[in-house]
Amino acid sequence: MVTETVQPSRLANGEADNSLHKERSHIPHQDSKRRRGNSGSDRTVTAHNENCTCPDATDNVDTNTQPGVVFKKSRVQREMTVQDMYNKESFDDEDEDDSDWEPMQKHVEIKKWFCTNCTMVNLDDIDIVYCDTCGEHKESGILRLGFFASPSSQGLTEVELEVKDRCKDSHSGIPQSDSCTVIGFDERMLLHSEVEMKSHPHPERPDRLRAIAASLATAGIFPGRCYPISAREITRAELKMIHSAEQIEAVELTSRIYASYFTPDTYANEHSARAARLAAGLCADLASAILSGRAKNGFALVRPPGHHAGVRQSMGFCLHNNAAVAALAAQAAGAKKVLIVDWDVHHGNGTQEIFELNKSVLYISLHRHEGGRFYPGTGAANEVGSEGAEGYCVNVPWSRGGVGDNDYVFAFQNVVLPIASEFAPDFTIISAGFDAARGDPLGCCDVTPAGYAQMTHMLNALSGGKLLVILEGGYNLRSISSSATSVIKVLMGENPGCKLDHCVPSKAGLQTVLEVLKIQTNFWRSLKSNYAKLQSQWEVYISENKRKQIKKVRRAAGAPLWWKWGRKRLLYHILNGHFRLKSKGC
Ligand code: Q9C
Ligand code: ZN
Repeated sequence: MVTETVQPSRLANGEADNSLHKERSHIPHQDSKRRRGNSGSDRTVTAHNENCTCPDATDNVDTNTQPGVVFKKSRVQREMTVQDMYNKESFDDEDEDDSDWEPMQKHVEIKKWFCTNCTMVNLDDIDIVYCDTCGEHKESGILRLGFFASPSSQGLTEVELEVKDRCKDSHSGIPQSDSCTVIGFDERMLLHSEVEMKSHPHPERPDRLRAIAASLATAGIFPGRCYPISAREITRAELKMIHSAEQIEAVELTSRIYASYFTPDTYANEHSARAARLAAGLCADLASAILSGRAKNGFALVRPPGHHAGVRQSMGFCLHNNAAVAALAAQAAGAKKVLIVDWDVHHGNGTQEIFELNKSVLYISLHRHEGGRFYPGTGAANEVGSEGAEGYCVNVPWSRGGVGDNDYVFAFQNVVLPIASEFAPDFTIISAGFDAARGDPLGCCDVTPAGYAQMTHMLNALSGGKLLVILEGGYNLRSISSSATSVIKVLMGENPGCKLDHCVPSKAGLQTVLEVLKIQTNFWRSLKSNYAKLQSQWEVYISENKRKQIKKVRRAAGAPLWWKWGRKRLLYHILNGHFRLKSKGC
């Protein structure tokens, strides 16, 4: 039917020179080397490879593998955020002159290991058994036990064994699927992996699913209290409703090539296309199972992720748009209005593009934006949908990293829930990346499992609990495992735990929420009263701050020097006396 030949430029998403679909069959398969038992993947690296064509420098750092550089790296690591390390293209040599490197030193071999939990590099020294970045043991037990494994030990501790037994015992028997949370998983999605030998493991790796699955198994949730659904590959006809023929063909084509790239950070191997079709197929079937009442709700434990995949392009680790496929499957099963809430730390540009003109699918995304400087750069508050669908796209663009539970729950209370309630969806999908989680190396935000549980709980009140959660990003295995587990517990009917009822947002968070409200009040009447209320709060906040600042300036300028010094000395004396008393045992 489609006879058009695929142009590299189409595949490359405007980055044609980055050599798409490179034939790499001459490279020996590295997989056996990469995993030894459950340890972090050991790799031997030959010093400085001038010909390194690492196409993934943007996300996968550490292209410079000189011994001295590695040492230097572990020294500076403490001062850099993990995000910085990921973003750094190569280690800059401002103070490291490598002109004196002799050719003979090119054969010096240095060993390093990459942390199973967070993928960061560590020196292979017998004394270094804990990851310098996240503290995980080199022989992490996380792939066997999930986050129940102690981060600091390699084997099964007694406590862990006890946990495993207790969890397994408490819930046995086959659950009834209609009253049950259904989980979509298939091991063939583990075969999608980056085959090319890189200087750094790709963050979107098979172990992500392994770790979450191990956590669910250890907790007796799955297998156990949740029901599985059999996997099927999505059909071409279903994909055609979302993607262009060229996009579908480009993905299909990768199954005949050893290693290919859509963008420098979006890889494929021979198994990727099938993995992507299984992921989308699982999402579609979960959606219709939930909508028809055969399942209470569901969690799609899938990869590759989907929300960056648009009509015509695969990008941002995503091949097919799973959430979009699920939304259309829900509509095919009878849902009129579908809500997609996307809490992945990145903006879901693909999902936004697919539904931009569609009033029957409301897309709400919360993401780091930083004025367009954070990947993928889209998702400003003024992107609201178009051609009559204005207001059916809602973007909450955080202006900085470090955003935590309070800001997220605050945005849910003041933006997401009012709009979602007014929209009144028949079906709700969460594009659930866990890369805004505390500890994530790419997101560098601070959402905890309790925060994710709370957000799930809040969305559960919509569409009669017809809720499908789809995994998107999330790259710290411990963070994604504990977060996914607490989300699934809420799906199973457990209480979200600690209440974040009257949460106080950060100043920047409040500012973002106000910016969104200002724009979206044009489309959603339910926002009006709240917007006025928050605006006056903001004004009080601002004037209070100003008063405080003026006082501070006056104090600093007006007080004589002897008074300022005197105050410090007084404080010193008081503290000194206090500690002396304390140490005397009083
Ligand atoms: N400087 C998901 O979380 N990073 N995708 C590119 C360019 C891409 C993340 C960095 C991050 C994609 C599903
Ligand atoms: Zn993401």
